[in-house]
Amino acid sequence: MNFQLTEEQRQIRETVHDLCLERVEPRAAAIDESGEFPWDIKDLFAKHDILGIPFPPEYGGVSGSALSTILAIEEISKFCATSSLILAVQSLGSLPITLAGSEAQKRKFLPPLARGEQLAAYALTEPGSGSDAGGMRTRATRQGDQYVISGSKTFITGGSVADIVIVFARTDQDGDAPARDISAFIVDKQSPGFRVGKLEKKLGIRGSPTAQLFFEDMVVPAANRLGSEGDGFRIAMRVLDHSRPGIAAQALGIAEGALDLARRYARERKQFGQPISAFQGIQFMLADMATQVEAARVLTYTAGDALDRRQPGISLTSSMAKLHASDTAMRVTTDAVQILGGYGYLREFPAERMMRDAKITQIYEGTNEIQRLVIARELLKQP
Ligand code: COS
Repeated sequence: MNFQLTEEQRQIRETVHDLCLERVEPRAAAIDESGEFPWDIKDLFAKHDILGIPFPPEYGGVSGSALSTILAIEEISKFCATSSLILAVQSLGSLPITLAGSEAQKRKFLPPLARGEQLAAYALTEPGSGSDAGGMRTRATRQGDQYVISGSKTFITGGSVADIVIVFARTDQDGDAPARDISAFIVDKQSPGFRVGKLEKKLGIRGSPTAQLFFEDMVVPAANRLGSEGDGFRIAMRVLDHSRPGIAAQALGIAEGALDLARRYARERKQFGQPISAFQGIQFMLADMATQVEAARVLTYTAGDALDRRQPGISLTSSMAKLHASDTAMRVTTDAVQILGGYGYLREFPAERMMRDAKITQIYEGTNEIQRLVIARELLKQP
């Protein structure tokens, strides 16, 4: 696809690709097998300024462009979806500050994240509120110049390794008020009352810790509230508009990795005296896979570009990219396993890992049913 990338974006893509080919691909199977957070890859990304890509230079970063972040996530995901989450979640966890923080909050919290000295996470989901994010029960009560937060969060990507976590909590009085009575807070993991619960055992992205978080009368300075009291839900939604294209990029990268693997295998594997790529059944599969990947790329880059241009109507573009790219990742990785046949089913080859990793992209940062809901709402709003 001939998308107009800037010189900076081309350079970022090339640098991340080369680094991941050399240093991440050889680690991917072991990261999946161990199910442990790859601190070495986090340090590698920090050292090579990859974690600085989502941040503008004035806050210690190297870019701040959404499309540049997308390109980097895509390249990492071709080799290791778990590793790409280190960057995607650094972006997700810092977006509330970038989009809704005061100048003082940005200057205090963004530079250590941009340098990769600290990690961020985003805590919205609770046991009783997933798709219905506005139904959360965690509560923040103002006491003088601080808030006391009680409740819990679940499915928090990177929640156990993060230094700061963006926590959303109700600040209304009656407890069943609508979405506008939620507020967002920057929480230091050292805050008294902050506790990490169990880490989930998962089908894919196994090296990315998915944590339960508990807040037991956790004290947070009022200066750490993002925006005004009651802005939290709108901040959460704006952040998701900005972060979902990152998940689209992850899905795109996984699909590209699987397509490349299937294409190479089909040319090498001989049956009935010829490479299986000579059979039309395999050719048609590859053709469909490549077409879907290309469409996913166009939607994903378009969403990134729209964010960089601050175009209106980003919810629609962002949800379309996430929906299509993640469905593509699932289809393409499943077909890649099929093309590799029995070998596709073995842990020895990366195809089955890619298929397991692809599945989460249809679920997190809003299930694809929620993406369809957002798309339909936006469509029906149009005159
Ligand atoms: N940007 C800014 N504001 C937004 C917004 C957006 N994209 N989407 C909604 N809002 C605002 C609305 O304008 C409304 O504001 P007012 O109260 O001032 O009118 C408020 O937020 C409530 O919006 P809405 O009525 O649409 O909320 P719903 O409860 O119907 O929820 C969905 C909407 C389902 C889209 C939302 O809950 C959602 O995205 N759920 C999925 C959550 C998710 O992705 N979780 C994954 C885990 S986080 S990694």
